[in-house]
This record gives sequence, structure tokens and C-alpha cells, in this order.
Amino acid sequence: MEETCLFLILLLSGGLSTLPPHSREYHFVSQLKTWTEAQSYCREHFTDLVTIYNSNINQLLFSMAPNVDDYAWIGLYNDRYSWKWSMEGKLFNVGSTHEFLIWANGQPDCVNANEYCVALQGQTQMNDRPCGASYPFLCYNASSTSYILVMESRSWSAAQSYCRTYHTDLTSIRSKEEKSIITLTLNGSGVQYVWIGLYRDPWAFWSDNTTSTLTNWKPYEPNNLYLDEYCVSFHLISGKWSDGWCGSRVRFFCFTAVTKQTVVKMKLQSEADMHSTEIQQQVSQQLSGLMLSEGLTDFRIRWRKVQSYRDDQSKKQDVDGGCKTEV
Ligand SMILES: [Ca+2]
Ligand SMILES: [Ca+2]
Repeated sequence: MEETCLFLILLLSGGLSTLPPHSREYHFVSQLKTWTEAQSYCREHFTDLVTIYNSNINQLLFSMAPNVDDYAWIGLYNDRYSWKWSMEGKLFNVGSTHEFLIWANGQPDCVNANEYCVALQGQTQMNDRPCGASYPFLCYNASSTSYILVMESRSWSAAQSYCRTYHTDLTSIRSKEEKSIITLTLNGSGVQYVWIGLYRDPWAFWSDNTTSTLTNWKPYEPNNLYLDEYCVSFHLISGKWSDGWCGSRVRFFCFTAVTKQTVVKMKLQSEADMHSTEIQQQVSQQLSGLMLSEGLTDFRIRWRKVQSYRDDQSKKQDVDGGCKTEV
């Protein structure tokens, strides 16, 4: 079997906001702005409002701002219209007006920053409710195309498990016709709240569209005080986070994506035929997957062939681990 060596060349470049956190620079801006104004300012002068990926970045921001009892915006916000159907899991927007998905008066209001699941209220209108509340629920069965009202009260996720075990899933409402059938199914049942398959992830969005699962809330936060706190600020004296009214004018943190290009050469040695385009594609795909899972999105992978070990055995002294390193 031929033993060959090929170099994989990875070009990592900067300049986009989808960069790993270590290639960012951070800025504290002392001007007082609303969250949206701060976002515009950061996008104009730097890259965006800051995303905090880990406690090191949190600590860095803490150390660069004045140690005063005040707040500064970060990029995190709570989007109360970004919902998903349990059956599909795809994000979609249910704004305040929609053809057949009608919010009850004043909803969604995310009371106590704790309402991330949706129930039909009064059988026709929607209300976001705490996912842990126990209500009857509506399953959908795809094989019989039917809607099943289960009168046993369960939390939203216990209801979802039940529907997935005995039917297909918690029901979606994807058309006017489907809404009519559901209204008929509920008619006369007397239920006040009934779970459907609509839910959302709390605090899922950062201004620069990257994701971070870090949270660092102050005690008793987030609380959505007065039902109007959908943006997150950083408490300068504690480094802890609070949800606040997006219209407050406070200072803020921006970041700049540092522009640089790094070339990484990887040497692969394998019994497999590394000249095979198919194998090269497989290796590239696996490597891409690995890079993406590490949060690296801005890269190119290129193959470069070098002289094989066997071909080069007579000049063995020049080789390093079986492969020449010059390319
Ligand atoms: Ca509500
Ligand atoms: Ca708050």
C-alpha cells in the first residue's frame, strides 16, 4: 500500500464578525445611548455591540470600565417574537399581528422574564406562559391527521414528551384551516389554557448574530420589571447582568473584529490513498465540521501535494517524520 503525505492548508482570516472571541478588541464607550442607538454607534465606529462568550471576556470588560454603580449595554437581547414550533424547530417570527395566530391583549408579555411557552387562552388567542405551568394540551397525530385534546394537566415539556410518545408532537397551527379545526376540537371543553407546540429560547440573541450560552445575571434578574425589559446591561460595579428597558440611555461596550490572516499547515499521514479526491473531500469535510463546532467560520481549506516518503526514501535525512516539510 502506498503511503503518501499531503499538506492541508488552512487559511483563517479575520475581518468578519463571525470570528472567535480571541480575535476581538473591546471598547467601553462613555456616551449615553439607548440600546438601539448604541448598536448603531458600535456598527458605525467598530464592529458591533459586544458578545460575551466566557467569564474571561466578562472580566476583561469589568476591568476596562470605571468601577461605578451604573450600567452599560451589551449585545444580548430578548426577542419576544422569535418563536419555534416543536414539530419543526425552525425560527419564525410571530409579530404582534398575524393572520391566524392572534395574541391575547397585551401578549406576549414574558412576565418575570419567565414565559417561553405558548398556550391558547380562551381557546382562540395565544398567551406566553411559564413553561413549568400545568395545563391540558393539544397533540397532533400525523398518521391520522387528527388533533387530540389531552385533559390531563402537564408542564409544556411533559406535554411535549406525551405527544411525542403517543402521537406525533404538540400541535402546530400553520393555516387558517388548521386553526378552525383546533377551535372545533376545543369547543365545549371548557379549558382556559391549553398548551400548543409554540416555544422560544430565552436570551438567545446577541446583536452580532453569534451565539453564546454564558449568562451572568445579578440576583433577582432577569425580571422583566414593568414588562418592558428586553435588553441586557452590564452592572459596572459587579460585572453582573440585568435586563433593562431598551430605551434607557446608558454607556455601552463595543467590539472590533481584528483583521488578520493565519495560515495553518497540517501534515497528514495515512495508509489510505490521500491522492483520492473523494478521501480528500472527506477529510476536508470532517475538518470543516470540527472548525465550525469550535466557532470558526471564516476559513478556507486547500490541499497541497508533497513528495511521498516512499518516493523520497533515498533522501531520508531531509525528511521530517516521513514527509518533507517544504511546500
Ligand atoms: Ca403572558
Ligand atoms: Ca431587570
